[in-house]
Amino acid sequence: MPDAGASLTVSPRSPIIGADIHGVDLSAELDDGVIAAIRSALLKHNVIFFHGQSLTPARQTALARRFGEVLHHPARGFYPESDDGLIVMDQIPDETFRINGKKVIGSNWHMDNLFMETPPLGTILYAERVPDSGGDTCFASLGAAYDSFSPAFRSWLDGLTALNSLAGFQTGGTAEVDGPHASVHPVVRVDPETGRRMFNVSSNWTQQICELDPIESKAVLDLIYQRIATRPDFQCRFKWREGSVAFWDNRAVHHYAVGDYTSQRTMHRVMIAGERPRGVGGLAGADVGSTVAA
Ligand SMILES: O=C(O)CCC(=O)C(=O)O
Ligand SMILES: [Fe+2]
Repeated sequence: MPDAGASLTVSPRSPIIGADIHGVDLSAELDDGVIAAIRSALLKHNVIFFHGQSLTPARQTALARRFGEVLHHPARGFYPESDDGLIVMDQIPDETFRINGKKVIGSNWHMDNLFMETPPLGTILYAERVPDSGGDTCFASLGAAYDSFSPAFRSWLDGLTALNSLAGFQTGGTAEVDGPHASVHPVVRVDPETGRRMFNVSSNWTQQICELDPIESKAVLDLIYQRIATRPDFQCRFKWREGSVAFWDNRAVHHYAVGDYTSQRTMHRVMIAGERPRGVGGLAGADVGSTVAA
C-alpha cells in the first residue's frame, strides 16, 4: 500500500507565515516520518493548511494525538465536548454578523487559552460545512511582530511577565473551570526547538504586565497588539472549503475568525496540550509569582 504521505509537499504562502501542504491523506495512519515533516512545517510556517480531507471526529483526534495529548477545554460550558475532546462549532450569525447579540467565537485577534499554566501547543480545525461566502480565518505571526521592534525595546520586553486570566471569558453563565483561572507567563516566549522569540500576550486573556502599573501596561500591550493586527505582511488569510484543515501553532500566532457570514459554518476543533511557556534565559511565570504592580 502506498504511504499516505509519501508525496507530501510544502508550499509557503510567504516567507513569514502560512504554508499549504499537499500529498497527504490525514485520515490515514501516517508513519512517523510524515508526522515529523508536518511538525517541522508547523514550526517553520506557524500555520499549515490541508485541502480536500475527510476526517471523522475519531480520526481528527487520533491525528491530534500524534502531536501531543488532546487538551480538554478547562471551562465547562464553552462548547459540548466529545469524550475525545473534539468540539463541533456550529454557527450562523445574523445579518449583523452576531450570534445572540455576541460576536462570533474567535472574531478578534487572540491566542487560545493563554490563561492556562500550560496553554495549548496548537489547534486543528476541520471544515465540515462552509458558509456561502465569508467566514475566513486570519493568522498573524507573533515572531515577526516581535522582530519588527527595535533591539532596545525588545530586550526590555524580554524581562517582563504578564498575568493572564479567564476573567471576562464569555461562557454564557458562571464558568466552571478545571484547574487555575490565571497564570503568569513571560511577555516574550522562546520556542525551545527553534530558539525563535515571539510575543506571548493576547487581549482576551492578558490582564496586565506584572512589572508595570496599569496605565503603562495598557500602553505597551496596545502597542504590541496594534503591531500584530495591522501588518498584513505578518499575516495570512485562509478561505475555507469543505474538507479544509488548518493546524496552527498557538504559541506562534494570533488568529481571527472573521464573522462576516450569514449561512451555516460548521467546524470541528481539537486542541493539543502544550508546555509552560519559557522566556529569554528560561524566564517562567512560576519563578516570579502572580502579583501585579498597583
Ligand atoms: O472558527 C474559526 O475559524 C476559529 C475560531 C477560533 O478562534 C478557535 O477555534 O480557536
Ligand atoms: Fe481561537
